[in-house]
Amino acid sequence: MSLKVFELPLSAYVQKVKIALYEKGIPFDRVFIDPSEKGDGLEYQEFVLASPRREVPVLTDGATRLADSTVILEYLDERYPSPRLLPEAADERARVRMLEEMMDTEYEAVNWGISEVKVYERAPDEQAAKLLIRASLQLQRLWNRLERELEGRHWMNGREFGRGDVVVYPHIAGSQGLGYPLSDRHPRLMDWEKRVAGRSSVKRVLNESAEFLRGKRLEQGDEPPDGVRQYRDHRLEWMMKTGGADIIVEGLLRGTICFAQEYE
Ligand SMILES: N[C@@H](CCC(=O)N[C@@H](CS)C(=O)NCC(=O)O)C(=O)O
Repeated sequence: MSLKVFELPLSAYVQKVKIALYEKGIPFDRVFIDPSEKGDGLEYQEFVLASPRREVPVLTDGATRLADSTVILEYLDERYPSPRLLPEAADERARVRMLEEMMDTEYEAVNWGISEVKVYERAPDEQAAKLLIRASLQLQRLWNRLERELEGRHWMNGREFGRGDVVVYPHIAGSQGLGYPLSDRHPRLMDWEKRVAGRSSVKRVLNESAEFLRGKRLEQGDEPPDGVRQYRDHRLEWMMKTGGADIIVEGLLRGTICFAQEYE
């Protein structure tokens, strides 16, 4: 039985998993899931069994059902080791895992906050401007950190392309999509970004995401999307510390913000 990825194409966590699968040349079926909407079909049930918090990505491989992009990437490298995406040396592996943790928590929270303001229009003008200034400074600092990571390294992963690149790129692409491109203040990072964007695995994932976005734009016209957005840990922390505590309270009162589903 072939592998399945339950996905929302815009999710950076989903993109990590699909880039890894394409790099490894492992065929898989894509199953579209909108985690904010309760489904009732067999595929939705399979999704919930794998991911009680109802978060994408989910990977199924025969009887194996997995949620969480980091867990999935670990599994793929152990189950399908060729080509291996983690570097060989223990200290380099640890460095790459730290990078992944930073990108999935600290960095993702900034992109999340920006999308709350720019795409979902959840802050009035003056507050929106303040939040975006803070976000832009935070991105500059994160990019400084990533620029240092490329000192003496061709790839985030080291000499070869690998996990370090797979886990950083989707979040950088996310910032670009939200209107925060890299500049020549981060020359190594800019070069690296172009090299990664040129890989066929990455182009494929970006095309799938652009295709999804085209469909959404047609559906929604010019109105901001009205979906319910899931807050948790670092996303909550970002909104609270950056000056948007009232956005959370208002979203909870209006039902446009939720937390992970409780187990059934
Ligand atoms: N720790 C998880 C996080 C995955 C995640 O946050 N997924 C989001 C999409 S970006 C989701 O499915 N949220 C549920 C919702 O929006 O209702 C991972 O690394 O896979």
